[in-house]
Amino acid sequence: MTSNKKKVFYLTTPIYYVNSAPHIGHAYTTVAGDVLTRWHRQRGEAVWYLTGTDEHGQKIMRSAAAAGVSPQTWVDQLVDTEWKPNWEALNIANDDFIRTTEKRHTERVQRFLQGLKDSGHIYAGKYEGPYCVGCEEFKLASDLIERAGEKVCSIHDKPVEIVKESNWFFKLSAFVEPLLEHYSKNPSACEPESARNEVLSFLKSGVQDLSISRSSFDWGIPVPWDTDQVVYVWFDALLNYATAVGLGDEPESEGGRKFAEVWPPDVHLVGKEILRFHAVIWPAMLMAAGLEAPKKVFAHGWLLVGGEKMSKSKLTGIVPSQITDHFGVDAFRYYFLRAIPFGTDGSFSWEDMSARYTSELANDFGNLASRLTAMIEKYCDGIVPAVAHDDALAALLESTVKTADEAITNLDFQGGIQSIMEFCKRVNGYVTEKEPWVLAKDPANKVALDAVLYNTAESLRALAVLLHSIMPASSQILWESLGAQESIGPISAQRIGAIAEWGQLPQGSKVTKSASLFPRLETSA
Ligand code: ME8
Repeated sequence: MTSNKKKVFYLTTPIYYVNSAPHIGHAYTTVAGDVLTRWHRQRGEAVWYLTGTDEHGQKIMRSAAAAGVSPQTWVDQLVDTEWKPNWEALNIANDDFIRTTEKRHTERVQRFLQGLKDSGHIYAGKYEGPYCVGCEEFKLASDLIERAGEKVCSIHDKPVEIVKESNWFFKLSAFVEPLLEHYSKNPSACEPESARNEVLSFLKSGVQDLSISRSSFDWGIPVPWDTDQVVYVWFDALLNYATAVGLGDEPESEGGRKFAEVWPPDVHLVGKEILRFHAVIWPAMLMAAGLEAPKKVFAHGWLLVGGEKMSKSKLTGIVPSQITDHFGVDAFRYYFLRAIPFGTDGSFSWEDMSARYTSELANDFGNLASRLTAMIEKYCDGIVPAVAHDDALAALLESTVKTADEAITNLDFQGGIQSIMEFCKRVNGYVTEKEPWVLAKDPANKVALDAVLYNTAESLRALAVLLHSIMPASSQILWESLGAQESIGPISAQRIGAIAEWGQLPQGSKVTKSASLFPRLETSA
């Protein structure tokens, strides 16, 4: 199927398990998705950004039981008090939030499954083997490590359970060849390269058919033709990317039109531990149903604590508010994408975050904004002087926008942010070299002084737009303090492709000195 109608940039995060509150690992993916989708919106593209929660399966059932409440009560409570409020607090502009206990999901999952059964992709079988409830995954011997005579999951460090059940199976093995062909034709369908190589070697190692139902518990979506079984939680969860946008609905219905508009997804952002689900099982499910596979699955690295993956089960999760209470939301959004190459593991450290906050955000960016607005107030009565032009700054801005756009649309957030912050440094250097405070001492220098102030203000106009996807609140404050809200219009309406056109901040814009964008930290954390 081709999709010449598709015109929307469609991006998803994993839907997270609601066995507890989000930690900064979940926030890392969700912020990355938010930055990328905001960037694409700012390029003038139509965008659909989906996140949500994975609410079925044994892991959730057990955490609800431990809390002494029903699974539905448990997930409702966590979604309302933790997941949605956390994303709101981090300024995540998702277009939809799917929960796998919603009717729109469960009904479409059942219809999809029935379709696969009817077309001969599902058969009855018996499963016997190790299962990790932490991963909700049927494990291969090679996934396990031996500890004190026990087989443990290498991700959760917990003993696996042996499952022996009569289940329904999906003929996953039939899709090995089509998947190998898919990745050889579309190498960008799985990134970074290390992730693609892992998927290719997994595919070549001999893939088994997959048990897609469970019969020993009931917290899940009933298999439509065998209601003693519930759909395997991963089969249920992966489908969220399609059920949320109208999977299987009539073409002329609202759901059908949405699906035609967004399918296939442009990017599924995932952590590297769930790569195989997304780059093997999921596209095979779609192929079986005659639907297009996602254009890209991008597996990013882990945030580590003490050299290990930060996780809920190991109680090493840092919750976002521990960081945002001290550094603010925008610094949080900035830091992880700036400090860690996307696709690589990285350790979080308070020291590194404090150092970058102070040098890059408070000194380079925040100070530039407050120096400039203070000088325009002092030397120009708060009014932007006549439009001037600096060849070197204008040329650097042009190449910065190009580099940043290329990097960010290729998910190299670090490279994109670095180029923007280098421009910011250069503007600081420009101010230092031109010494407007010296020029201001002699009225004969008025034209030169005005030009320096204009060029700096215009550079900040560009920086506000460049940083808007990453730090929406601070860039909005800067935008308003430059008077640009009044004289140009909303910052969200500024297009990436037009940032480098020099001279957009009009003469006469009313500048006001705002509160410091990144105040000095009181004490180190
Ligand atoms: O796997 N570093 O949900 P989950 C970086 N429900 N990212 C991290 C991280 C860390 N230390 N810890 C978590 C599930 N993440 C399934 C997904 S999708 C159809 C179903 C992020 O709650 C990262 O995106 O365990 C990872 O893949 C995801 O949270 C796992 O969240």
